This record gives sequence, structure tokens and C-alpha cells, in this order.
Amino acid sequence: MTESAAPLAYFHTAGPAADPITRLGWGLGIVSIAVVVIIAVLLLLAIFRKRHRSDGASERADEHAMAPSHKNAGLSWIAVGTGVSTLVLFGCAVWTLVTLSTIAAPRTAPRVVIEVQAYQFWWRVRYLDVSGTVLLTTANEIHIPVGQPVRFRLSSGDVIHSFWVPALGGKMDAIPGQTNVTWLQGSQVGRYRGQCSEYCGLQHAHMAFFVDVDSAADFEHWVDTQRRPASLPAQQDLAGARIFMNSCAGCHAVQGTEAHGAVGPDLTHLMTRKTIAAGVLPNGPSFLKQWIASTQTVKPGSEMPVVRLSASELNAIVGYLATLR
Ligand code: HEC
Ligand SMILES: [Cu+2]
Repeated sequence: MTESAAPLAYFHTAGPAADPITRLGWGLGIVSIAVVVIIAVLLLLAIFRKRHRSDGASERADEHAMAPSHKNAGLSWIAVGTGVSTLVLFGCAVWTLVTLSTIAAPRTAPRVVIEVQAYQFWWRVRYLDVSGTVLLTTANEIHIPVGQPVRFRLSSGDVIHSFWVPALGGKMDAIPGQTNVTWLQGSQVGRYRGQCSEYCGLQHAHMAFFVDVDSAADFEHWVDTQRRPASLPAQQDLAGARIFMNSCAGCHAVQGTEAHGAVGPDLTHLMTRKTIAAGVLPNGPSFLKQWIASTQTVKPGSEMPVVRLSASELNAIVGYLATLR
């Protein structure tokens, strides 16, 4: 089972932007079930009572028995029923509003700011400093420090997508020409799956991403690694690097080289990612070969074309990609 096949966690949330939603979801669910059960029981009681009474009584007496009157307390049933429903519904509305305002903004201002641009069918991820300068660029796998709110600035490079990590927070649309701002926070170290949740085309279902909640030290180490340019290829990888520059660099960037393409994911530290193609395949030399040789079979409709390469060219390119750590 690849990680992308792991289920999205709806019931086990792990952060202050998600936990209140889970509690509200359970609460409203339980209230709704209670309402259905109570009404069903009352309805059954009423049916049962009517059958019982009509045994001996005349039809006319029966009609009168149905009408509410002060004498048989029918009116107070209506008053009690309406009163209780109003109170419960009012309580639910207040709880919903309180939840919305709790998750609207984090308690402390986020220090980590991440810009996510959605594309058919992957996510470009950029970390910004306070002045808005890009610190590093990656794709599909987002690292955040545990216990800290993180600001997300969402936009789209083509159609409307939606950014959703159920275990960490509610969803937010990524819309072309507009920046939507949200936040997430992870309270437990771990890997949480996200998913595009607005139908965006053929491979919409294969537009996953991951949020890795790291310890503070791991996060800092990760940021340091990602900010470094790619190391120069060794002698045996020079041929692969050259083929890459000719066939792939128009769409892919590798920092520190002449590859500056911006159509596809930045590959500078490709090998630090656990999956490729937005969670479609695990990462590793054999999967990279499979992806490059048969992109349109692995992910039909993907924006990456099949690039014609001989077997030795493919081996050389994958040899070079494997050095991008
Ligand atoms: C026309 C532009 C284009 C060309 C040319 C191209 N790619 Fe891509 N590539 C993309 C796009 C777009 C994606 C994202 C596809 C997706 O996940 O839906 C991608 C994804 C990838 C990925 C997965 C990255 C990740 O982190 O998920 C790898 C690896 C890759 N390409 C390698 C290559 C190699 C090697 C070549 C040259 C043989 C190449 N690409 C040529 C556009 C291109
Ligand atoms: Cu989508």
C-alpha cells in the first residue's frame, strides 16, 4: 500500500485548527441521531396508542381524541416539544459560531509562512520569510514545526482546487488570481495526508499531498537542507545531468544549476521526498524510471509529457536525479 492509499483521517484530528471541528461534528451528529430516535419513539407510541383505543370506541369519539385540548394535555406536549427543539437548535447555532470563531485565527501570530500554488495535478510549495522573499521551493510534501501555528497563502496556477488536510484543519479553496489565507497547526509529530477536494480535472483524485509535522530540531534541519543548492554532479553523473538539462530543464528547476523551468515541481531536493507525482508513486530509482518512461500511463492527463529517451539515457537521468538529496 503506498502512502497515498492510506485513508484520510476525519475522526482523529491533531491540531487546534481541527479539534474544535471534530468535537462539533460529533456533537451535531449525536444531536441529530437523538432527534431521529426521539421522534421515531414518539411516533411509534402514538401509533400504538391509537390502535389500542380504537378497539372499543366509536369513530366519532376517536376523532375528538386526536384533537389537542387542555383537558388531555395535548397542548402542553406541543409547547414542550417546540420549546425543547428551539433551545437545542439555538445551542447548536451558538456552538457552531463559537467553533468558527475559535478556528478563524491562531492564538499566536504564525512565524512560518508557506505559499501553496495548486496546479493540475500537484502542489508547488514555497516558504517565505517576513519580507515575503522565497526561502525555499518544494512540492507536494510540506514540513511544519510541531506545536506552532503556520500561515498558508493559497492560490492556483490554473483552475479552482481546494486544499484540505482533514486531520489538521478545515478545507480552503485555491483560486486563480486570488490569495486565500488560512492556518494549520500540528500538535503531534507525524505525517498527515492532504487532498485536493475540488474537482479539477482528470487526475483530481491523484492530487494528494502530505504535511509532515516535525520536531523543532527536525524542522530546522529540513529547512537548512532544502535551502542549499544542489551539489554538483560527480563524474559518473555528468552525462545524466547533461541529458536532464536538454530534455527536462525547460519545465523543472534544480537550484544551483542552469535548470530554471517553472512548469513542474522544483527537483533540487527531490530525493528528500517520500512520494512523487502528488502521492501517486513512492519515491526511489525504480519508480522514477517508471514515472519518466510512462508518465501518461501512470498519471493519464498529467501536464508532464512522455519524453522519448533511450534505455541508457533513462538510466543516466535517474542516476543524476538520485543525487538530488
Ligand atoms: C512540459 C513540462 C515537463 C517536462 C518537459 C518534464 N516534466 Fe517532469 N513534471 C512536469 C509536471 C507538470 C509534473 C507534475 C506532474 C503531476 O504530479 O501531476 C512533473 C513531475 C515530475 C517528477 C515528479 C516530481 C515530484 O516531486 O512529484 C519528476 C521526478 C519529473 N517530473 C522528472 C522529469 C524528467 C526527468 C524530465 C525529463 C526527461 C521531465 N520531468 C520533463 C512537467 C514536465
Ligand atoms: Cu483537484
